[in-house]
Amino acid sequence: MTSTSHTDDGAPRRLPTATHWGNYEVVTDGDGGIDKLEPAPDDPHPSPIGRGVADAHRARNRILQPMVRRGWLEHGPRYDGGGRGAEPFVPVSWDEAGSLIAAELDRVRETYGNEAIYGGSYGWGSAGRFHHAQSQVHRFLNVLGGYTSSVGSYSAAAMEAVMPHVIGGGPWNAVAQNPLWREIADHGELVVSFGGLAAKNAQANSGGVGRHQSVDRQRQCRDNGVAFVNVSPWRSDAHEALDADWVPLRPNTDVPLMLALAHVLITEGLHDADFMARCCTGFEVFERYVLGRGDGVAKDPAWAAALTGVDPATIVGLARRIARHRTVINVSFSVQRQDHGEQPYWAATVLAALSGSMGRPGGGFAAALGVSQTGVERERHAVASLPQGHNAVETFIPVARLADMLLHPGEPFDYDGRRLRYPDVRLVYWAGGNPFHHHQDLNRLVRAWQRPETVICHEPWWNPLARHCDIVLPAATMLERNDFAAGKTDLTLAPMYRAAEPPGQSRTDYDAFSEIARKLGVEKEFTEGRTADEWVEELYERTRVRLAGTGVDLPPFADFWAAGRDPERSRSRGREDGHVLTPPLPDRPNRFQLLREDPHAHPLATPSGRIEVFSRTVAGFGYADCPGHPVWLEPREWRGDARRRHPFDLISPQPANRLHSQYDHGAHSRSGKIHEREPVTINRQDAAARGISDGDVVRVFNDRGACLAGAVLSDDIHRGVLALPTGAWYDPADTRAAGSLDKHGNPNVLTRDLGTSRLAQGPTSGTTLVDIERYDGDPLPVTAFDPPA
Ligand SMILES: Nc1nc2c(c(=O)[nH]1)N[C@H]1C(S)=C(S)[C@@H](COP(=O)(O)OP(=O)(O)OC[C@H]3O[C@@H](n4cnc5c(=O)[nH]c(N)nc54)[C@H](O)[C@@H]3O)O[C@H]1N2
Ligand SMILES: Nc1nc2c(c(=O)[nH]1)N[C@H]1C(S)=C(S)[C@@H](COP(=O)(O)OP(=O)(O)OC[C@H]3O[C@@H](n4cnc5c(=O)[nH]c(N)nc54)[C@H](O)[C@@H]3O)O[C@H]1N2
Ligand SMILES: [Mo]
Repeated sequence: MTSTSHTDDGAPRRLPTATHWGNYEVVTDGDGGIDKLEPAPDDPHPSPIGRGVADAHRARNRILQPMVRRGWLEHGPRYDGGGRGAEPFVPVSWDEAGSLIAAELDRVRETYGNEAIYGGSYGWGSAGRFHHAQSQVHRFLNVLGGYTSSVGSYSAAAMEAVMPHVIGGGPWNAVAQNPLWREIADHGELVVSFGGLAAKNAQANSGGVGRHQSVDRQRQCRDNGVAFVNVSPWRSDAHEALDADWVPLRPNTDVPLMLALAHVLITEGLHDADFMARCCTGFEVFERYVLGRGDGVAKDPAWAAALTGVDPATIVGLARRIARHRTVINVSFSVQRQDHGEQPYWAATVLAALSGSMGRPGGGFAAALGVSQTGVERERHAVASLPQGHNAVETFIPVARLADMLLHPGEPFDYDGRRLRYPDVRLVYWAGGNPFHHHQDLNRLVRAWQRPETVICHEPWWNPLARHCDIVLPAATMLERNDFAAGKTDLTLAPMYRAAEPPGQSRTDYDAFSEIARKLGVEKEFTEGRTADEWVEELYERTRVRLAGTGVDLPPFADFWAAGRDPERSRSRGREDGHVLTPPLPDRPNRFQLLREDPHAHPLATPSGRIEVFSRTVAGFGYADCPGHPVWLEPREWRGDARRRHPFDLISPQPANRLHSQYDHGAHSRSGKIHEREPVTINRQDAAARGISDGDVVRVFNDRGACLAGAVLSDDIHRGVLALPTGAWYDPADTRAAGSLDKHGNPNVLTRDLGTSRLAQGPTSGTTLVDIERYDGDPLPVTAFDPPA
């Protein structure tokens, strides 16, 4: 495998690559630089996010050399040392950086044990089976004796914890049982989607997207007469072509709406009593609750209207439509990234069970349809990944309890029926994620982040994470190494070629870890004697063997790699860009169809073998914030609270122009900014009432923090709701003042850092109240993309 990025005569060339948001051809400029990325020709709807990649690679905020924070270098590691995020950096050689890290890892594990190393390192990194930063850091730390890890995701932690109790199986089993778009097109009649089906979110899938097909599949449903209902505060959460009915509601109130729909189905006798009796357990308890027999409060449309803002007639009409038609009840992940986020998933499952459509083709419950190409295929190929080894440390935290862990070492907390304890973490090691993007209440994180003695990261760019570390290793990007990616839902394998040399002294994560492992005397254990390119070939060949076992023939690695290197030749042979498109695996009926057929022959993996409308297990935990069946629990912060301090709900959706915080410094993301700030969408009437005009710089604030943003006025957002997408690089006006104004528009300076409940402890960014005003203060230029001093 060679690695030159241009032909011998220096002429530009095209090399295939793959990203989380699709496959591209990298066009090099002949001098070894990257000119642009062009979408792979066989992608029907390529994502424009690729446009922001090339210029970002040339940007001046690239980290070119290992760097150490001055205070850390001069005074050594200190507990509660302060200065992280504020002090200048000193360049050091790789040898020196490697020795500092090796010595520090040794000191911490010898003094405090491996539990004192936090290696959860959450984040998406880049596509590619081998150079997957998170797998690399986990493998490396496992070789050293392990680390405190994290469980669950920021995406769907509440679903991951509650659904195994409700339908059984693993944390993502709910998504795996989703009806497919082609089944909905053939058999379905109605898709009711809580949190919509935002087309912007179909762009990205972790590990890659071979071809973007999701929106076409939805249109096919529409063409076949399937109707769509978008239940969301934002009309644009459904593609225009779907002509969806919009049911706007107050954020955080999906559960009252679901309960009222159930109330109508039950009281009008429209519910599937047979399915409830045969295939579910505990319906009586839920029915009693919905009818208000215990608490005297009927969860009827009038009750729900007061909470949701949806009028009773709409609720009754929607319930009858659901009963009359083959319906999918879909719930987006956003709806569970909220206080008590377990409830909407549980309640929607019960609603689907009542509807008559559960376990019938093209109907029933769905999780996150519309996101990341879900619903395109059900079965996935078993693509090999880098083995992470064994973690000898059993301590873990629910992923979003990061700041809690740092602030409260040794303190107990609850999680899914267990009483656990936060470890006393002294060293944090991050590669491939950005906690200063993904975590809530960043001002609290900034405080918590001062606690460990040492924080190390690998990053390509001077983003907010790198700025808040002690030792920063400059990482090569996906365009600077060889690898392959696998679009999980559409079954393409895509080569990723090294299209440019890593600039300056930057190196791959693998090379960095190999060097530190060498200094610690464990290089062989980490590398198994393979070069990076040998690992890539090894993982491909393992994949080839595994797929052969399922009847899929892949070309040998040499052919796969050679075809991709010569796209013209590959195209003339009928293969696009050397991507291998594997045939779909034979489909199987989903678990709910089997359950409906015969619950005795095909039980679910729950204690009862049925859908647990009431769960004895969950009830047995005794959690007031997550009892034994779906309930409405008032969020700890919401507009319905008479004592609330701020009048607007803040939603912080996924950004259309980028993946999370990645390539925010690239041209495509920046083209969407307003006066350099992230756009915040506000209802036109709300804006008028506050003297805010389109394009104004505004200040969004609450008691936790404040940020600047650029106002976008719209009739498509529900009154009382502001939408500020995630991903603008956190840019405090004063790095030394805690709680300083963020100049750029990162919603996580405003969000709350509390768990969904004692069950899942998931993130609750969606439960946030704020205020907004026109900003007439100092112009404060955005400095997020300038390298630090
Ligand atoms: N308020 C609010 N917050 C949210 C959400 C929300 O809806 N609202 N959503 C949450 C969700 S669903 C998620 S998944 C998270 C996402 O949070 P993250 O996954 O942490 O976000 P990314 O920006 O993708 O971070 C990836 C980082 O890896 C770096 N990187 C890329 N390739 C490489 C590599 O090869 N090596 C190394 N060392 N680094 C690399 C990138 O530069 C980037 O800094 O955010 C969560 N946060
Ligand atoms: N372009 C792009 N696509 C992405 C990503 C990205 O960063 N960029 N990230 C990917 C990742 S990691 C994930 S986990 C998925 C996330 O997928 P989701 O969680 O579905 O995405 P969001 O954009 O957070 O939320 C979808 C919509 O929910 C609506 N919403 C917010 N609060 C409420 C509420 O209380 N009730 C109702 N009914 N609706 C509400 C908002 O209007 C929002 O637009 O997206 C993936 N796709
Ligand atoms: Mo996510």
